[in-house]
Amino acid sequence: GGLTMSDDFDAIIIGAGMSGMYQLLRLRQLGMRVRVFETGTGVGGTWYWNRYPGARFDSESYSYGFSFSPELLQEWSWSEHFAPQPETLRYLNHVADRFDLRRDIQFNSRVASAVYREATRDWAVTLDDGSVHAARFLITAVGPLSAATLPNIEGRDSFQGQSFHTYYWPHEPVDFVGKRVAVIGTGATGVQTIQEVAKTAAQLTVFQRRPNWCAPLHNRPITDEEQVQIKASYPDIFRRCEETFACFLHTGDPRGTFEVTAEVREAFLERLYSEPGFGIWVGLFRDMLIDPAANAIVSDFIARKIRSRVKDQAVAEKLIPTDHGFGTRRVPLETRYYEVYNQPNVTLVDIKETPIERITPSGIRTSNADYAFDIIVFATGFDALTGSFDRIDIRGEGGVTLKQKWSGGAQTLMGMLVEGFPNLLMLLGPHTALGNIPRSIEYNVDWVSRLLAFMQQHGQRHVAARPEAVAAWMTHVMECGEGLLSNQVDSWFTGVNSNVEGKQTRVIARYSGSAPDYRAWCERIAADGYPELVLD
Ligand code: NA7
Repeated sequence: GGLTMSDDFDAIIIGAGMSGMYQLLRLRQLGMRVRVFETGTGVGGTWYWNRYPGARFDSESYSYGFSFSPELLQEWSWSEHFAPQPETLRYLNHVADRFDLRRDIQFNSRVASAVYREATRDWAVTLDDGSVHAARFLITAVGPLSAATLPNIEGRDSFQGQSFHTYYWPHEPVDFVGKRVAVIGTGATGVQTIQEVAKTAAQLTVFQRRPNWCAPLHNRPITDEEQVQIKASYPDIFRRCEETFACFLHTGDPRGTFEVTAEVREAFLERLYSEPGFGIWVGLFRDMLIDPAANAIVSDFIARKIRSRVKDQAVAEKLIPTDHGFGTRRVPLETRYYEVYNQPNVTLVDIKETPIERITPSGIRTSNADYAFDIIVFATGFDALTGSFDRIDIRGEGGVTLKQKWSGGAQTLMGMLVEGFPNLLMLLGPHTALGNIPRSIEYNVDWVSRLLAFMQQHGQRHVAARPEAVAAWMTHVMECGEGLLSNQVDSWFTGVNSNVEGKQTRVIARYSGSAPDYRAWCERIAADGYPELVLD
C-alpha cells in the first residue's frame, strides 16, 4: 500500500488471462522484469470469471489451447470436442503451474489507472489499494469481453432473491432444483445458460429482447483413438487455423449461392447443420454473409429448422429473428436449446411485446404480468472491445485519456498501438482479428515480443505509432468492413450496447478482414525495422 513508488519493472501486464499468461512467459524469455496485475484470485481471465452453468467452448478444444509448446500439447488431453469451462480453467491452471507463472502475478489487484509520465517516459500504474508501480512498458491483456454490463432496469437492485451476472458467477455451484428462475438475455451466454438451467429448475422463464439464430454444437467426448490422432496432428491443426479466415478449423466455401441449384444448396446447408462446430457459420458459401438475397437462403433454412424443433409454432416464431439475417451477429451454438421450449417448466417471454417495467423485491414485472422468482440471471453481455479499457483511467501524452481519444470510436494501429500513448501495447485491443481467439492472442503476443526483442537489440527504449501509419491502418479497417451484413446490425461486433451511455451507434470496432490479412499487415509493419513506428 501507500502512495510511494514501491517497485520498478520493465513491463507491467494488466490481466492474467490467456494473453497475459503467454505474454509474461515471452517477456521472461527476453530477461525482462515483469509484473502482472490481475483482479481475480486466479489465472484464466474469461475462463476464470465465466463459471455460469453450461459455459463451454464453441471452438474445437484442440484448436483453442496454446500452441507454443509441443510438450504442453502432448501432455494435456481434452476430454470433449468442445470442453466445458471447468476443464478449461483446470488447463490454464496447469499452464500456470507448468511454466511457474504465478510468482510474477499479483492477484486481487485491479488496476485503477495508468498514467504516462513524459518526464520519465514511463507508465505509473495505480491499483485499487492505492499502491503505485512504475514500468517502461504497459501491456494490456484485459480481454475483449470482460466488462460485463447489467441492464438499466428500474428496481434492479431491489430484488430480494439471488441474482447473478453470468460473468460474475459465484465459485460455489448454484442449485436450481425446485427454484423459480429468470434468465434475461439470449446471446451465446444466455443460450448456454438456459439449456442447462432448464434441466433442473422448477420453472424457468426466459426474457428475450431479440432472438439470435442458433445452430447445433454437436459436442461429444473425445475417444481414446481420437486422442491419439489429435496429438499426432497438432502441427496440421494449427497450420489450418493459420490459413482460415477466422482461425477456426472451418473455412468458407468458395462457391456463390446462386451458382448452384436449390437442391445443392439445401444439401450443403443440411450437411453443415449436422456437423460439429462453427462450420454452419464460417463455412457458408462466399456471399452468404454479404449478399442479402444469399443470406435469406440460409436464414430461411435455419428458420425451418427452428419451426421443426419447437412444437408450439407461436413460440417458434418468437425464436426466429426478423431484424437481422443468419450469421450477422455471433451465432450461439447450442445443445437442444430449441427443444427446451417444449418443456412444461419453461416459458418464453417476448419483452418486445410485453416490456419489462421493473424488477421488484419478489421478481419481474412486465407490462402485463408479475412474475415471482427465487433467482434472476443476467446474461446481458458486455461493453465489448473497448469497455475493459474505458474502465481503467488510462492517460497518454498531454494527460489525454484513452476514453476521450476513443470517444468517436477506437483509433489504433493494428489494435496494438495508439498514437499519443507511447510504450503502451495492447493484446487483443480493438481492430485485432478475433475469431478463434487464442490463435489471435498468440500472434499478438509474438508480434509484441518480437518488437521488444528488436528494441533490446538496438538499444531502443521507446515506441510510438506514427500518425500516418494509424491513418493508413484505419482506412484499411474501414475498407475491410465494407459490404459485410454484420456491420449493418446492432451487436457487440459493432460496439452497440443499450446499457452503456454513448454506445448506441455503430462503429467499426472489430477487424472484419481475414486473420491472414491482419497478420500480413502486421508483418509488413515489422519488416525493415518498423519504419511506421518511432523507435528511440
Ligand atoms: P450478448 O451476445 O451481447 O447478448 C446479450 C443478451 O442480453 C442479448 O440477448 C441482449 O438482447 C440481452 N440484453 C442486454 N441488455 C438487455 C436489457 N436491458 N434488457 C433485455 N435484454 C437485454 O452477450 P453474451 O454474453 O451472450 O455473449 C458475448 C460473447 O461472449 C459471445 O458472443 C461469445 O463470443 C462470448 P439484444 O440482443 O441486445 O436485444
